[in-house]
Amino acid sequence: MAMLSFERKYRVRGGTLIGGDLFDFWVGPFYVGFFGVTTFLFSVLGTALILYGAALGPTWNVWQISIAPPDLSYGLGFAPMKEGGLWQVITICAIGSFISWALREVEICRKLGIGYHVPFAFGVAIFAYISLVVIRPVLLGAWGHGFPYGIFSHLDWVSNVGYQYLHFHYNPAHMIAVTFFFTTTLALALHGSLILSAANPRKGEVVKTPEHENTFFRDTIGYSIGPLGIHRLGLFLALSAGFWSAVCIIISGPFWTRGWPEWWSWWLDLPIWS
Ligand code: UQ2
Repeated sequence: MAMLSFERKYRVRGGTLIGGDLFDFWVGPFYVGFFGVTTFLFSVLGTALILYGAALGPTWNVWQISIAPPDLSYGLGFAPMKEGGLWQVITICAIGSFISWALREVEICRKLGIGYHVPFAFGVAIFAYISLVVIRPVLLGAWGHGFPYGIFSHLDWVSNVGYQYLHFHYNPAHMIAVTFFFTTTLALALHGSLILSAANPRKGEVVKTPEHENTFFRDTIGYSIGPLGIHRLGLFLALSAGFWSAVCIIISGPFWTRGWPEWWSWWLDLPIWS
């Protein structure tokens, strides 16, 4: 089916979660929907507030612009605009637009009759962001525990919070997250190279089949996970990386306040040594 006739077949009314037919239309190639409108409003307001925050100074150097959360003394209350309130409203806009975008993806999945895998996957990324700027600050009792919105300033935040626990690489959930990040790159490298090796032959040669792909791995390691399986594995690995990243920062502070190297003393304290 040619792309244009496919799109004509599927660009029909229905599948919306809210608003019925009200925003059930396209603008050029883009589906709008109720959540397209809310994404647009949140992101325009959020971006305008970031520009306003930058205009308050002290610099227009893009690397150094930073919009900081309120001082810890404001706790979980609202702060004046120029003292972190801006950060709070920008955070609301960011969460509003991310969730709107995910729900717009859900509506498009429903129209197409496909699974919700993409919005679910995006949901894990949203969860990782929300754990940094909402879940952990709420558990610690102050919005000031959120990270500042700036390129270098957020790097400084990561470094400082890491050293607060002496050596963040001893955080067991961080270890699991890092392992998933690396395994994700291994899986994508294997998959990308395997697909190109079979599906993109040199001039004059024919495209090879999935049997070739299976056989390559059976010959090298005695096992092939299969063309569907590799995508299930890839999604699992990538989502696990995001999930354990969220876990490793949420437990730092709310559930463990000392250095992470010290956490491992449970090993030395095992009764089997005595
Ligand atoms: C595979 C397969 C693919 C693939 C890849 C494999 C035909 C096109 C990459 C091989 C993957 C394996 C054996 C799993 C590796 C495990 C980890 C944890 C990285 O068999 O089927 O489909 O792309």
